[in-house]
Amino acid sequence: MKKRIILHIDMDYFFAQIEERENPQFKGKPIVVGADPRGGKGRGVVSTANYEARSFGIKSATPISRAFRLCPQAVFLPVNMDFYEKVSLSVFKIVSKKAKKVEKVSLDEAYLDLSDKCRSYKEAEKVGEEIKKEIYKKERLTCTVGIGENKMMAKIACELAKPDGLKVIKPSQTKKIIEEMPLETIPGIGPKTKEAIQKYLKKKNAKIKDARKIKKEKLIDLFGKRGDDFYHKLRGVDNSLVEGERKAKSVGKEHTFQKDTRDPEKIIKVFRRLVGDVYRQAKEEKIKGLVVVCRFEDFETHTKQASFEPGNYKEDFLYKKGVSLLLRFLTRSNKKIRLIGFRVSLPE
Ligand code: TTP
Ligand code: MG
Ligand code: MG
Repeated sequence: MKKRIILHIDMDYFFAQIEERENPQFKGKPIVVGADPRGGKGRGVVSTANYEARSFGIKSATPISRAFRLCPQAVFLPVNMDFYEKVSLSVFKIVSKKAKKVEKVSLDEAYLDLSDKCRSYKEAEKVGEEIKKEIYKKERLTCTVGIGENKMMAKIACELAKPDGLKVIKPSQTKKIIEEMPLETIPGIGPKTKEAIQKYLKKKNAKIKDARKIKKEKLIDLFGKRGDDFYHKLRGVDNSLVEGERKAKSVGKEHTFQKDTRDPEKIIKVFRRLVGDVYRQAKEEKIKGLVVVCRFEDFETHTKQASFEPGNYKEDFLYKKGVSLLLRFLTRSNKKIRLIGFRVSLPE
């Protein structure tokens, strides 16, 4: 694979930072954005917390009742999603201008492929500085930028530099920088996989360098196709591409559920309607592909797409293709779904 330079940008304590900006009277106090604590009896979880609240042990997904016990004096605020979405759009308008290929992965996060634009890491660092400066100027919000030879390394650099930082990991540093890190630094290695690796190694608190001792065949034995991916990632190799938004003409529609859901009947019913609406809008035109969008409860957003020869396809054909992609989101993750979308692309 050609040498690449990838940039990852992630807004700092995003929802809470926006609230801080909007309510300067709370600056310096712990702020928790999420469910209503109802004096410690509330249900639901924390969406995010500022650094003051994090110092009490509060973070995303902490039950709100626990957050209240940990820090009753915090300012608890509800999630004002429409507003955060507007800020997100404004941030991405700035970011999108910095590279041809920009992949938005959530409301506050994106990858940019700078390989064509920048000839060196120094140049890429300049782009990172510009992004930070322009976002701050326009929105008065800080973000962190990580730069590396692939998406995983860019993201790791970003995590290391948080908050309000900028870090470059050059290819020559990649292998060394991650060897002392915990296994869950690798995307795809969660608590269960970690447990399985540690059991195999007969070692607690195993680090990346420990897992590098496992042969590729053994990892495949243990984890199937994922094992092959882990083998490379443990060595800092990640060939996944920055998937830029297609510039092609398209027609699409999205639906946000009133409550996040995993109910397939509900999800499919809405999907059927979306396909119908989009089909009626696009029916006079030839269709050359479709895209299914899924945003999970934590705002992680993924797309799956199919393409075909441009033609006048029937609604039922689009529905069947689309639903098979949609079902993959349901089976691959047990998170609840917040939003689904359907889009068809038309020849330019
Ligand atoms: P993150 O980027 O994961 O977190 P963050 O921006 O709050 O903090 P950091 O500085 O560490 O990046 O998520 C972005 C926003 O998405 C976050 O502000 C709130 C929302 N979110 C949830 O609502 N629930 C979650 O479990 C997570 C992880 C995020
Ligand atoms: Mg963030
Ligand atoms: Mg994020």
